[in-house]
Amino acid sequence: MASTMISLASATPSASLSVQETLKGKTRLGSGSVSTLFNKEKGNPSNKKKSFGRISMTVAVNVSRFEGIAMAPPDPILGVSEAFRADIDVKKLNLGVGAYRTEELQPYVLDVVKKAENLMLERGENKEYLPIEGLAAFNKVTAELLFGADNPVIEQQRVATVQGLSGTGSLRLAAALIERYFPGAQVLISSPTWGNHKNIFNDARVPWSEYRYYDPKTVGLDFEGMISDIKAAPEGSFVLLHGCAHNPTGIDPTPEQWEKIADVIQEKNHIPFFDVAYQGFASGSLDADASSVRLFAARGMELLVAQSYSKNLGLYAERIGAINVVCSSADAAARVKSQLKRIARPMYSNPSVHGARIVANVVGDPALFNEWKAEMEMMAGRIKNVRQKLFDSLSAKDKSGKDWSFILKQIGMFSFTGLNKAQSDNMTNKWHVYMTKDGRISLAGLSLAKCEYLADAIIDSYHNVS
Ligand code: PGU
Repeated sequence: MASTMISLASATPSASLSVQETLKGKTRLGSGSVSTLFNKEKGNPSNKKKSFGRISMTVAVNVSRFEGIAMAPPDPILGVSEAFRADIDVKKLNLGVGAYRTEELQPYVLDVVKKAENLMLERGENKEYLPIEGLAAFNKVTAELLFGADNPVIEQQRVATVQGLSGTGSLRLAAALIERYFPGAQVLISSPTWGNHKNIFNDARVPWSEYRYYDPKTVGLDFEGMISDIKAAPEGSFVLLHGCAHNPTGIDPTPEQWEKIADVIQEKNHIPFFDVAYQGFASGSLDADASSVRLFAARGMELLVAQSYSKNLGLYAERIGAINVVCSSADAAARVKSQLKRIARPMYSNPSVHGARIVANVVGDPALFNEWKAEMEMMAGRIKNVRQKLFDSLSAKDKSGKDWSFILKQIGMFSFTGLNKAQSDNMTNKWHVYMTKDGRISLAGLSLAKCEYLADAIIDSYHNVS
């Protein structure tokens, strides 16, 4: 804690005590934290050399300039990992954050990532600053991976692609663009959604509202509600859509439903804004998981897409992703890109190179690219296996007749269990299963060996806690 020097003039030394007492009352001081100096010359900083014939004193007080700052609550997702680390129980299980683990529940660095890093060392690549928009080779492959290399939007140079600090940083750049160039426009977000979406738009001062998405009665998509809320929104709103593997519900629209969603967005002159954090992780196929975005692009719509390589390449801490803005002309794309760079420059200047080179090396090399696809299928396959085993365990153990088949219908990393906050608390407090309070569990953090234990925890929480 910084110490603040408070200078006071006082006629007698005894007066200093009352000053000290007053200060004690106003601040949270311990007994040893006030030092009182009596000094005829140093009393008033502006009169350091002068003496006025009376005793002046300086009180050093341990009072922080940050006293008015309250403790922030823990993050609803990343805070779960902190709590998990503090738990010493051997049975503990971290199903909070969406991060892939091996069957041994260890973090996994993809083989293709290690190979791409070796390539970087062999080539002796340097650490010079990147341009503000990021690594050109990365920006090229990331747009191609998303839209398909032969997509007209790429051939016609209608995509403004800027490397971002993973999915979050890319969303945040887009949010800043919206705030600057579409003042008053609101962003529609699904209810529920990934917890950080609201933070991102709040921080960027972009108004948002929610559209219906999840129907707890059917444990499925509330498609009618979604369509009518998008229709009811003011013209020209941004509609945030999860490209695939909706977080937290694991429920995606069907291809026919995507067409209808595109219809209403077009009718209302809204602007689709995709968050693609799980390309390849939903179905195991990079192309299939990009089909929603490609469907909108094929209609000639302008749209925004934030991408992340945290999950599909396991590059969580490299913070590598991109924001893509598809515009109706190459000229508009060039202008949008220049403004995205202008937003990035005072915030972080330019992005980091390591993750960008990994992605460029993997996607740009046909052999590594194929190896990546195989590894991604392996990861997606492991998650599907634990999903099945969890369903089997729940169905075998739960004698109440409850239908747990919704778990098999959900896709991607997560299962939205329907457990409420009190039940989720029971999962953690009694069973040492760490999860988010909205009832979401990350199946990517579950092993086959732990499925039975998890099923016991869920059944107990579901039936014995209201
Ligand atoms: N968008 C969605 C839908 C996400 O689920 C996530 C990550 C991101 C964007 C951003 O991820 P980046 O790492 O910035 O690329 N959600 C995970 C990770 C933990 C978190 O909250 O950041 C999750 O567990 O929901």
